[in-house]
Order: sequence, then C-alpha cells, then structure tokens
Amino acid sequence: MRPLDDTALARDGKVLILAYDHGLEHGPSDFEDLPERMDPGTIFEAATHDAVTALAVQKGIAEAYYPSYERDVTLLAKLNGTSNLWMGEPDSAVNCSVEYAAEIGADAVGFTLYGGSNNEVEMAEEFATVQESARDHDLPVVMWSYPRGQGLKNDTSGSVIAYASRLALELGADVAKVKYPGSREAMERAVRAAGPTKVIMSGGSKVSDEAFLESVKTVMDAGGAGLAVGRNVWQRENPTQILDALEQVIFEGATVDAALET
Ligand code: FBP
Repeated sequence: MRPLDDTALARDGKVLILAYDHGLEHGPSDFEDLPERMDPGTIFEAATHDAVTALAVQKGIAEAYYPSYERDVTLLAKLNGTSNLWMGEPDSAVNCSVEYAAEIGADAVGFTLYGGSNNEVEMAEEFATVQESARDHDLPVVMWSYPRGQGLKNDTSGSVIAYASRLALELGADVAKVKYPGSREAMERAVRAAGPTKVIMSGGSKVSDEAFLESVKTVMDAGGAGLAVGRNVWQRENPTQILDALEQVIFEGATVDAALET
C-alpha cells in the first residue's frame, strides 16, 4: 500500500472527496430543491475549491465534463453503482473498468461493497479485479464500505462500522468510506480496525452546518482522515461557505465554532 500522500487523492494525509454520483444512486430528486445542481458543471465548479482533494463521479459524467476540468479537479471514477429503482438485495453493477477510468484521466477509483448482502461474494470478487488492476495503474482505491442487507439490523452500529473499515483493509483498499457510527469512540474503533487503510466519513443527508461540522470534527479527532460528502455540500445554497469551513476543520484542525465564525 502506497502512502496516500504520494497520490493525488490526499493533501497532508487528509481527504475531502466531493461525491456526485447521486443522479445514479438516488435519482434526480436529490437535485430538485436547488434545480441548478442538476447541472454537473456546477459541481465541477465547486470541486475547484482548494479544500476538495477529489471529485467522485460516474463514467458518463466524467466523460462529458472532465475534459474541461482536467487541470483544476482531481478525478475519482466510481466504478460501480445502482439506481434507486433496483428493489433487490443490495448490489452494485460494475459499469467502468480501471483501464477505462485511467484512459479518461482518473487519478483514483471508487467501488461500493455491500458487506452482509446476499451479493457480497460476487461484489468482493469484482473488487479483487478492480483492486489488482488499480495497483497496476498506480491508482488509489476508495471502498464505499456499506454493510447492508436483509440480515443486518443496524448498519451504523459501532461493531458494524468497525467491520466495514476492516473489510476495506482486508481486501486491499487504500481508503475506507464508512457511515458515521455516532460517536468518537465508535469512530476510533473503526480507525483501529482499518490499520494503514485511511478511514473517512460518508456525509449523509443534509443537516445543519453545526451538526454536520461537529460530526466531521469528531471523525478527525478520532483519527479519521477526512470526508466524502455530497448532499451536505451541494444541497446548500452556498457550497463555498461550507467548503471553507470544512477546510478549516479537516486541514487546519480548527474548532467548529472557529470554522463557523469565518
Ligand atoms: P452523501 O454525502 O450525500 O451521503 O454522499 C455520499 C454517498 O456515498 C454518495 O457517494 C452516494 O451516492 C450516497 O452517499 C449513497 O448513500 P446511500 O447508499 O446511503 O443512499
């Protein structure tokens, strides 16, 4: 495993991924409160903020928009995804190869693994191909490690999230993106379980500035490496303002109060 700072994905060992795969994962309804967010160009603009270390999008969005942003944005190509129209046991279709991601300029790749799903075995096999091919191309791998499925009662409990981050280490991911387990202690447990794999928090649905920044601060204090966030940035009227605050909390170690004041 390469130190993450040798890759384009991190700065000072910290990561802030702006995620915009929601058009596939959730559908256009995520953009409807602020209709301009339907336009991926507005998100590429937001991703030029200094705080953003990479923008995570699906292949189609990357093909259409990345050529205009190659100099200003680090691209993380998400290699699998499922629509909200899918009603089966959690699964995620591989829709892009590492080779093609590299060809369109990706600096990193992302892959969802639903541990605990009845489809876990196939997903882990697909991940093996992705991980080894990413090593060949020298691209860091981020695992969206989201245990879920009919057998799982609480997918954000401390033990489940520690298992999620451990799965990422065991299977060779450089970064484990996990749901917030609700406390500093639980996040510390997840960080310990991941060993050298960096653990970052997944943003979740939109909450107040204060609540959101408090959870990010807790993750950083617990030894987390940062955040992958979508809705809590681009569902706000002013993404720059919250990115300024995130920059302070994640990269400068500021308190939430200090970050909110500026
Ligand atoms: P958010 O910060 O908006 O939660 O985005 C992070 C993310 O992992 C996205 O990449 C993805 O589309 C979404 O969450 C999936 O969330 P869920 O599977 O819980 O609906």
